[in-house]
Amino acid sequence: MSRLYLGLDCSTQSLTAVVIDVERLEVVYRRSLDFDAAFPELGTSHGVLPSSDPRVVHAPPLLWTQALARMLTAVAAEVDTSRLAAISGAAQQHGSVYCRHDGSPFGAGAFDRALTRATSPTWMDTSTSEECREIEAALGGPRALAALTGSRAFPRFTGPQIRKFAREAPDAYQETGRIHVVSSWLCSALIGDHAPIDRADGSGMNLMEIRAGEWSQAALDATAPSLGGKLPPLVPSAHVAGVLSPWWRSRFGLPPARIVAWTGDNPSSLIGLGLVAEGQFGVSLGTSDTIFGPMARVRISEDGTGHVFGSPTGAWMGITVFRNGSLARERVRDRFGLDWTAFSAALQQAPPGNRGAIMLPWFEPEITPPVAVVSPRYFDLTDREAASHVRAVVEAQMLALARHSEWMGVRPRQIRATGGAAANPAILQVMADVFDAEVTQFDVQDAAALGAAIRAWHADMAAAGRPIGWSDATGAFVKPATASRIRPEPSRAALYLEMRRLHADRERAALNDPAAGTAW
Ligand code: XUL
Repeated sequence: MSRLYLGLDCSTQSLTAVVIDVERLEVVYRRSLDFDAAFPELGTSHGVLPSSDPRVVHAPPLLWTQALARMLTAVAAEVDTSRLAAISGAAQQHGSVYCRHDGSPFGAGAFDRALTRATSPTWMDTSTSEECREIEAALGGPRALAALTGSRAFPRFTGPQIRKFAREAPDAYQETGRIHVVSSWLCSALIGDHAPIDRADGSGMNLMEIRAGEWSQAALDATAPSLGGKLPPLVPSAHVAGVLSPWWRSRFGLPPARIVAWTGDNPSSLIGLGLVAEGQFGVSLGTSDTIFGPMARVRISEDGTGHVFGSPTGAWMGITVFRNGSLARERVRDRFGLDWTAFSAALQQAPPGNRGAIMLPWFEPEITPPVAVVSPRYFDLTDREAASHVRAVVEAQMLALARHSEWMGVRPRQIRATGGAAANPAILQVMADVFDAEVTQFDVQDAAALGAAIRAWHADMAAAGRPIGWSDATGAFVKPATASRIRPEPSRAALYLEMRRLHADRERAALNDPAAGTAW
């Protein structure tokens, strides 16, 4: 009888389930649940609660446990769960859930009784700049904090959020016996008791020593009083946290499947995209553009924009996030009244290198490099032709992705591209040329959920004494969208090396001089 593994991904707006059959080597089930539509009574919009302060972005933790129950009802009805061997999951990173020390409400399915705080700050919350500065100051500055925990302080990271809660609601903070991240909160719900935090998601908190994978006493002390006693233990991502609790089994008729520690959505996507060796990179071209890849040892982003997280393999991953992704591409497309076909045609009409023209597409405040105000820049881009502007925005994005991932110290050999714009071969050709690496399109919308299912299989086999390798586990399920690989054009390698230097010069000039390149 072939075994099944369930992977779940609790993202900002939805919960997705993927079931894999490891004998047939197939994904046999997929379902997604949209939070706003499924739970209108909880009052969320795009998965978060309305707020009078735009910097405060919270969600009710019961949204996630209710979604879990709704999803497992569907899985129990639609899948032969007698074959279900193990479950794991992934969740949005950084968000935190505040609970009592007593874990018995989890066992009784009374998740609301576990809480000491009704709402959870999410990764979109930007209200803790002051706490970030204080934590960095206490630990010797942003670089010192990055060297210790993998990232300088970011408002969405859990540590600064905990500090704010401890300051604003000291009584509720004192009453809190366990602080979970979203992944460990949902894992707790499944095992019926407080679950540990896996090291990959733990690295998004500004509280874990990135190399040792243990809580940093200095970071705990700099964040909030008595914090060490309130955090669950850290464990490897392959840790089996328990089995599905009796509450789920009796209520939904599910088997005592192993529950493998949950992790963050980015680490899980690393597995769901099959990125398990240095030199493999994932580039996601979505609302934001993101580049990430495995790292065999820790290297810290000198300019403080990148993060080092743990990888579920036990190694690490680097990640750099750009805010001006699809939004910037759409801005240029709309400016010239193009559709995507015409956009691709225009891209191919301008020569590679665009005659040295550079755009810095900061149509929204940018994360990498940090740019606080809307300020697109144009250098030597004097015409108003669609071709040169389309090439300029795409080349700028690829050059930024390439340059701002150099800190990972790994030369990309192979890039797996996902997200809406990865369907466009003309864009992927520019990516291949700029990186001087082969690019393959991976149409994996559910990379985090698939990664969770693969992790459940991998950990279950290890627990059974029959371990499988990461490349075998991912290779069985992660397949390119098309047979075509896009190869770099060798004659363009030198040109784009020069363009990297030019892009760096222009970026420096723009950051130092608010007037540089502003004419359009
Ligand atoms: C990563 C981050 C987001 C969330 C989204 O640092 O904040 O990617 O994990 O779910």
